[in-house]
Amino acid sequence: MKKLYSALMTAFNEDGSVNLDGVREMVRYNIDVNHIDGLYVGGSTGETFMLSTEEKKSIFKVAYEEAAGKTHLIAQVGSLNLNEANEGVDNKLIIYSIPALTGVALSLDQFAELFENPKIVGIKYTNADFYLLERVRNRFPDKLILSGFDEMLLPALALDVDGAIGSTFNLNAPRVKEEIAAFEAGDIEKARELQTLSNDYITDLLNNDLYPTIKLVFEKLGVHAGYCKEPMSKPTPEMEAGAQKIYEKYFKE
Ligand code: MN9
Repeated sequence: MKKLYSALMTAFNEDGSVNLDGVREMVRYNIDVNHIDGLYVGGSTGETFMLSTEEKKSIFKVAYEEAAGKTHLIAQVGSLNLNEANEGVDNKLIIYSIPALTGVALSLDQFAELFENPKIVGIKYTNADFYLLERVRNRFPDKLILSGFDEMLLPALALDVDGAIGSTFNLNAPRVKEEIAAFEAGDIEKARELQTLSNDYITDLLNNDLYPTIKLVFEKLGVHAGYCKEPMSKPTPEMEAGAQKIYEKYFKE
């Protein structure tokens, strides 16, 4: 079965400090309600590139305490500060390829060069280039490839990724797991219908401001996801109203 990972969000207080209790609640929700296969901690969705080393470590610690043994964990340690990213550990590594944010699209040969390091076991592939994805899959059948654009999961599944990591799964994991099960059972029509439903939801989220809206919907579900950190937006009345609509349309029992 292909694996589903939520990109863990970070709960912030209004003043921008990290709210570790809120982080804990989101970990719990992913385990208890989403039955998620794993959590990707410290990615862009966690607003991590705006955090201090100590704040990052405190989030890894909370995720580990709350989730270890219950769900798989990936720590995103990439940083603009190479000294910080250079971790002296013996863990396995996956490459994070996200050309939309970095401006760098790794080529097939660059992936090959990185894979010469035996510690590097896979890629988080957040790229809409399906030609390249097929070439990478074909050339590295034993490497782990986790797809990163939630709205393009179905074509990525068709190219035999091993799973997916995404922000929108924090709320939508049950539907996505159903889609993966339908795909694996060969029911492509059902998988496509579920992807369409997910994409309606993702489009609504993106039009309402992605991360603050996921947090607002979390709050409606009783999970204290808190605020985003500035310069991310604080909720406006319009955003609140949009989040209420998304909650009612997709999540209210
Ligand atoms: O990597 C996420 N990427 C970013 C995963 O947030 C930059 C995705 O889950 C997207 O948020 C999602 C919406 O575009 O696909």
